[in-house]
This record gives sequence, C-alpha cells and structure tokens, in this order.
Amino acid sequence: MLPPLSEAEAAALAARIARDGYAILPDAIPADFRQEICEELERLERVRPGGDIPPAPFTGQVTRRWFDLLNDGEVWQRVAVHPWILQVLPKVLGEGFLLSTMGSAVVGPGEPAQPIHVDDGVYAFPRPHPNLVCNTMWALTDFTEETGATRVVPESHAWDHDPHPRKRYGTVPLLMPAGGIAFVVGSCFHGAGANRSDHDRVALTINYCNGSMRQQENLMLGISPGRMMGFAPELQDLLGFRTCKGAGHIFAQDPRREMNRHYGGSDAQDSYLERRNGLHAERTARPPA
Ligand SMILES: O=C(O)CCC(=O)C(=O)O
Repeated sequence: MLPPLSEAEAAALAARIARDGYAILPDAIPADFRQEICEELERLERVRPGGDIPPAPFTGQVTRRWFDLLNDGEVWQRVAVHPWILQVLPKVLGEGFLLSTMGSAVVGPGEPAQPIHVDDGVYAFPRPHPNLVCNTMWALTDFTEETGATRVVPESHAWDHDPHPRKRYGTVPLLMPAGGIAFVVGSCFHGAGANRSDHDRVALTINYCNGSMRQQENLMLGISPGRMMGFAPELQDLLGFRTCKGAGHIFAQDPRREMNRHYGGSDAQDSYLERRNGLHAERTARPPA
C-alpha cells in the first residue's frame, strides 16, 4: 500500500509538468504490483498473442499493445486508479478528468524509435491550449537509452505547432528504473526510443483527459456494463459516472443514478468477453494491400 504523496510533493510534481511538459515519479509501482501486471501481460500474450493491433510503422513492428484492458484481469482496475496519479492529475487536467485510454507498450528488441508525436492530436485544437490530455508511462522494466526509454522534447508543450513528421528534434530520454511512472502532457512532443537491447522494454501507457473531452478509447461503449457496475466508485467516476461541468449527463444528472437503475444487478459474466479473445486473429489480420 503506497502512502499518499504530501501536498507539497504533488504540487512540486505538477509544477515540473507545467514547466517542462513532463516529470518522473520514481518508485511509484510497488514490486508485487509490478509483478502482478507483468503476469497479466504474460496471460494476454497467451490469449491474444502479439498484441491487439497488427504491426505498423507508428505503433511498432515488434511492439505488443493490448487494449480494452478493463475487460481483462482485475489488476487493470487498480492500475487505472493509482493513488499518486489521482492526486497529481487534478492539478494538470482539472477536476473531473477521465480515463482516456489504457494500453501496454511492450517494445521488443530491434524496434526502431517511434516517430515523435503528440497525444492530444486527436482533438486537432490550435496550440498552445490548456492541457487536454496527460499520459502516464509506467516503467515495468528499466527505462534506459538502450532499452528505448520514451524520449521527450522539453518545453515543447508550450509551442504553437504540432511536430513535423520529417523534422529531427532535440529529445531527452525519460530514464527511470522499473517502478517509475512518467507524466507526459498531451501536447509535449515525444515517442518511444529505439530498443537496442536484447530484451523487451515493458511499459504501460495509461492516458487521461480533461473531463469535457471525448475519451480516446471508447471505454463507455466497450466495457461490459455488468462488469462496470462492480468497479470501485472512483474508477466509475473516471469512466464517466460523474458529469464534468455538465458534460456527460443522463437526464441532466450524474449518470451514476441511471446506470444503477439500468444495470444494477446485471450479470458481470458477459459471454462476449471470452469470445473476444477468439476473434483476435480476425481483428489483427493485416488488411489486404
Ligand atoms: O512507448 C513509449 O515510450 C511511448 C508510447 C507513445 O507515445 C505512444 O504509443 O503514443
């Protein structure tokens, strides 16, 4: 069990994120929690081998990305509500922020560097703008130059343009031993580094957004309702059971009440959740050229 950050620690971290566009929080994932997550990733490799998307230049040729994780093992419910992240993000994204997307980023040996990009490009708003997105990169193995630590362009979050695909930027690596979590705001230029080691760089990318923005992964439609009703209230809030400045209502109220009326008592055992693993090969087949 992690003791809470002090208010001063949380404020200092938020100030660094505001200044640089990113900040590292070391020793944020206790060893037993890390072990549980790694075992769950091994289980996913067995049931949905190679990750949930086919190899591609941007997302990686030998990088395994699993999504829709809240429909998988229970451990993901605890990942989403990491207490230190929940302490820091109100200072970055404002109250009422939402979980936006959860994915793994298991970068295999030999993977070249990912193109430098921003995570809030999905909104296509003119820059600079208030923080819409904050990613949290979870280092489950050491993030080093050799293993392909995420690379960021310091202070780029304040720039008035998105990265140019062919331009080379001055990047720095987010070096952290396994167990660290790095916060990277959505407008900060960044990308996974090249993995020149002989082993996987195992990471999660757990991404949150301002509470009035659409979530990047369609969590509201994707998560089985019966299952969602069993989640902790703070996770339900992150999924949209609470309105943010009036956005996201049902009958002009927080959705929690209507969700309980509609789905309270629903069966958490949704047979589709097993069938979806069986659809893996179909889902990840490369489209015909
Ligand atoms: O894996 C990383 O280091 C960065 C991942 C990332 O930026 C992305 O997939 O959008």
